[in-house]
This record gives sequence, structure tokens and C-alpha cells, in this order.
Amino acid sequence: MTEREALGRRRRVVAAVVASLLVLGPLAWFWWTSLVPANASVMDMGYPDTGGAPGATPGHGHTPTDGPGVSLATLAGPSGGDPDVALTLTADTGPIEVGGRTLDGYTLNGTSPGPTIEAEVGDLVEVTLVNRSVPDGTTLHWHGVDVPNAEDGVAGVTQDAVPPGGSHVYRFVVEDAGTYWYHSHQVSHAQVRGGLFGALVVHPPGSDEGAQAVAAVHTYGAVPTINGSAESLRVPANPATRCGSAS
Ligand SMILES: [Cu+2]
Repeated sequence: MTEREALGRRRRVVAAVVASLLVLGPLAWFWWTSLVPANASVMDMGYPDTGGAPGATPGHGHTPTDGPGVSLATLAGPSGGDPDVALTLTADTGPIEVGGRTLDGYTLNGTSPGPTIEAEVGDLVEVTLVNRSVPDGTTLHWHGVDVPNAEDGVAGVTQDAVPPGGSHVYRFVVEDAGTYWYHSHQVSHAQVRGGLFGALVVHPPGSDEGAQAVAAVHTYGAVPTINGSAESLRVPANPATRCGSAS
């Protein structure tokens, strides 16, 4: 190989390496910046991104600390008026008996699932959540129920988690009939899985629904259950009865 040929070859190699870097460099950068952070705090809410619209800059309004945003306190349920349905749910850390096994879990009023809450469309529901012994704090979220934002029970977003020894009152009017569930929205992967949930049934106004049965299906550990029992659910009903057995 002549010196000239060698030089030409070296140039081609260098050009190929540079071209590869031009392609792979940006790809590596995009890959790196798209990685999920190793840990994220729900308390670190970042900043509102309005895509460059006026007021998007921190210090110029529309930031959580720099008004004139809407205060969460104005987005609460009715503060006055006697509730139609009122109850206290006390959250505890404790053993749960399922299918002949005793598992570490969580209870509401000593059971999991917690008590079924029954209301009628238009009722004012008041639930006092007491955290007796859940170390990470807890909340109640009304899954699928259209409630004012401050009653939504999302720890770190709409309220602080209720610490051990603390309590929180939720008040909201149920406007849509249906079968819903409520559950913790704090460390949910452990607390909901471990039992901090229950059913909320909103009946149509003045309806005679005949028979009713709630089936809360949940797996504790590896034990599938209905209403906290590993047994099957039997609902006695007379012929021609609509939907199960009247309670
Ligand atoms: Cu939910």
C-alpha cells in the first residue's frame, strides 16, 4: 500500500467514526434523558408548564407559591349542614385473617375491606378518617366519585397524608348513583394491597332496588377473596327477586 493509499484509508476510517458518533451521540443523549429518575418524591411537584404562555415563569404568577392560583381551601365540600351519612373510619396496621392464614396488613375499623358506606343520591356524606397506627400516614380517595378537589384524598396533591394520631374530615355530596370504592392514596402499593379500602354504594333516590350484594374482590398475599373471605359469596334470593337479597 502506498503512503497515499494509507492516508486515504485513514481518512475514510476517521470519517466513518465521526459519522457514527453523529448518529449515535444524539441517540445516546435521548436515551439518557428519557430514563426514569431513580427516585421521585410526590412532595416535589415541580412547576406548571404552560408551554411558554404568559405567566408561566416562576415569580410571575400561576405558580403554587406565587398566586393568584385557586386555593385548595375553596375547593372543599359543604362545610355546613348536617350530614345524611356520617361515620368514622379508623385506620390501623394489623394482622388480617384470610383463608386460614394470618397476613400483615391494614384495617379500617378492625376489618378489611372497611365498612361498606351506603348513601342515596344527593346525600351529604361525612367521613372522619382517624389514623391510629399507619406509620407512613394515610388518606382516603373516593374512587370514581365526583367530589370537590380538596375532598379527593390524594396525599401530596390535595392534602397532606394523615399522620399516626391524626384525623381528617371528608365532606361531599354524592351526585351519581353507582357502586364505587374508597381506598388509601398514600403508599398505595402497600396500603391498598394490604387492605385499606372498602365499598361505597350510592343508591338512586327513593328507589326500591330489591336485593343488593356488594362483592369486593381482592387478593391478599396470594389469597383471592370476596369481601375479605376466601369462601365463595352466596346471596340467597327468592324466585323473581331482582339482584340478590334485601338486607
Ligand atoms: Cu382509585
